[in-house]
Amino acid sequence: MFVKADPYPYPFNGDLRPENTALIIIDMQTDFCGKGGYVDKMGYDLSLTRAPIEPIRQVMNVMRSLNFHIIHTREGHRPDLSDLPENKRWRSQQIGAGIGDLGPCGRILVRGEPGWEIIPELAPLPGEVIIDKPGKGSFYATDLDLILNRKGIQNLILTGITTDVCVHTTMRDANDRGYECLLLSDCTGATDYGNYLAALNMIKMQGGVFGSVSDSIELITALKSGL
Ligand code: C5J
Repeated sequence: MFVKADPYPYPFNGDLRPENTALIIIDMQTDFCGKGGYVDKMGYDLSLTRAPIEPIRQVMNVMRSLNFHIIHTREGHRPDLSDLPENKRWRSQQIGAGIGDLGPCGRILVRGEPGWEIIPELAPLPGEVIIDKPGKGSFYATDLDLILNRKGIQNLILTGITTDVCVHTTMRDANDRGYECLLLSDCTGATDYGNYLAALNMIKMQGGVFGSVSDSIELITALKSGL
């Protein structure tokens, strides 16, 4: 099965099955797309990071019904901040959203706080893998690679926020590790629309240097026609 995508039909080898394919939903937390969270405190337009919620929900529901692997990630730090690099804390304080500081949704980007939770619309089901990560990439200081290997997953369908930061870092790292990646353009968003567009372009250059790009409609159409 192939999904219509740019710059090449995905996956490169046509081997797309529930057993070898995971949907990754990156950092759909209140801190990144909810009122009073980290991105809101930094002063960005929340409509940009909220736009992917409904398309992701639709893809997630279809892929759940077809028994694909569903993996969620959450960016956050330990309550004692022992895993928070000093420069990351300093940088966030400079723009008025200090990681670890108290905000309207609890301590910003701290594990267990209300702002750190995945939004209810995209809440994980019991049994779905959740990766807690201290950095931008989903592989750094996590067991994601081990879990993908153990489950025999080769194809990663990436969604979530933000396109130019955590999604891109994860996609680049996944591509280096040999995973075949697809980003769904309407299932991701950035705090800056120009960066969102640039991030999509960067994937497509050099014949798909980090993978291919499609959208929720094309993926759902391909999955339903492959039944
Ligand atoms: C950021 C993310 N932007 N999920 N995290 O710090 O993209």
